[in-house]
Amino acid sequence: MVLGRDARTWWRQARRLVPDRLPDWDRVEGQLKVFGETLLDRRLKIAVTGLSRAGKTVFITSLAHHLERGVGLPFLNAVADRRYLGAVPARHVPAGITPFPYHAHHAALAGETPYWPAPSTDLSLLRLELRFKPRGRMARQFGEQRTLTLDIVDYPGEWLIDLPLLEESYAGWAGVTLGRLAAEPYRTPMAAFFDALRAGDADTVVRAYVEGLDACRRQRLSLLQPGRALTPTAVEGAPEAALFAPVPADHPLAGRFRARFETYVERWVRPFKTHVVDAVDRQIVLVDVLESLNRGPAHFDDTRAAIALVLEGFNHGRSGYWQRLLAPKVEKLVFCATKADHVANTQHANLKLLLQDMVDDAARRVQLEGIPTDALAVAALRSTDTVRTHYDGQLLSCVRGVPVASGKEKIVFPGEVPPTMPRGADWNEQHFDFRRFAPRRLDGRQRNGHGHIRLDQVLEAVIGDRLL
Ligand SMILES: Nc1nc2c(ncn2[C@@H]2O[C@H](COP(=O)(O)OP(=O)(O)OP(=O)(O)O)[C@@H](O)[C@H]2O)c(=O)[nH]1
Ligand SMILES: [Mg+2]
Repeated sequence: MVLGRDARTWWRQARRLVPDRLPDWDRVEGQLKVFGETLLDRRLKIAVTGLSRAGKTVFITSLAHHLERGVGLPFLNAVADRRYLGAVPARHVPAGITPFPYHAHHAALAGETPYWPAPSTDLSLLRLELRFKPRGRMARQFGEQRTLTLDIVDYPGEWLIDLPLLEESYAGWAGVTLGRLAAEPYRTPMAAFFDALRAGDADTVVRAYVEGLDACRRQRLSLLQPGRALTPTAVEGAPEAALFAPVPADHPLAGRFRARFETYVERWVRPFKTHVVDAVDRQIVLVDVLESLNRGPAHFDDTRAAIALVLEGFNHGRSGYWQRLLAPKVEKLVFCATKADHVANTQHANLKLLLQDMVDDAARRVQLEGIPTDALAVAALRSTDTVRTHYDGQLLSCVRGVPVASGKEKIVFPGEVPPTMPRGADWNEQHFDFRRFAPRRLDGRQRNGHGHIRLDQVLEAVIGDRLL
């Protein structure tokens, strides 16, 4: 909706009279556009929710790549019906947020020698404008063409785990956190912090805490707060992140740390929530289930707890027309087990069942709000093929790709995925070793969807109803 030149001139004149009271025209026009599109159901904000290294950046890049071209998405109905025309990344995103570096990430994955993007260090927004023809015969006869605008935010996964801090007092947070850190798997990497707590001054305690968090992160644990203490460039931008630690209520540093905690939450966590959690219409939750199996029972439970905790911060539920306009709720949710190409496709059914088992509590809570959830095993960038071959004297389904560790193409048997969460002694009987693979080139010509696994099914579940 571009308003006419008259309105712009009129606004300029009004601004000359009261310059401090009125925002400039571009901002007004941008906001009116957002309002108009929301009114007509032509805009969706999609949350891609995933802990650190879950696969958010690769997923968003591959999604934009496939939507841009409209190829390789046979299960997206608008594509199958030949109504989908393509997409363009919007040139402008609102002031105050960095545009998603789509071209840089795309160049990394689609270049001659593709490589995985580096971990994200900042928040960024991808705004994609999807063009399609509506389904109705009348509308098509008149050659009508529609646009659906998608807003998707990318961010470092570590920051996500800060969201629950918004609901906590310092004393409450410190109590729960110290309790968690005193037990394994956290106790060993946090040992030096507990020593510092007994003797140290503020700087020593904080340094020992941040080093402990970093050691936990190297073990791929997730419940690490404050998340920004773990992303170095962010610490430069958000120094408060590395200025407090949890201490008992009667500790001499408790008062000082409480004030720093409160500043951190207001200055950094609240704006993050605005961008990532508020006004979300649809949600895709990415979970690296295979990595959790690799890491064993403590890590598996930690990931499960972290996902449930993060999802509690979102507002799920059905909303009426006005509510959708003013304060939308998440009305569709799809859980995805990412990197499904690390295992043979014969294992995908089990991978999906295991994901469902892992997120069962969180999914049930969402379903209670009347929101159906879906679960899928996906790979945003398929980097292996499944091959049936003799391996150690048996005919097995294996994967062929380039493991990151060796850098040479190989056929490997990654093992089997259990359909339910291993319990107790099961962990001793099964040893999981799913390897990472180098990326295959993101290709513009893959017409029938071999460049990914079920990305089109995720899209149909999340946005299919808005492409009618
Ligand atoms: N084989 C395979 N590996 C993948 C795929 N997606 C992600 N990966 C692997 O997972 C790693 C992390 O992916 P990212 O997209 O950077 O993860 P992220 O969630 O953005 O991580 P942070 O930015 O640290 O929060 C990549 O470096 C790849 O090794 C996929 O579809 N297939
Ligand atoms: Mg990332």
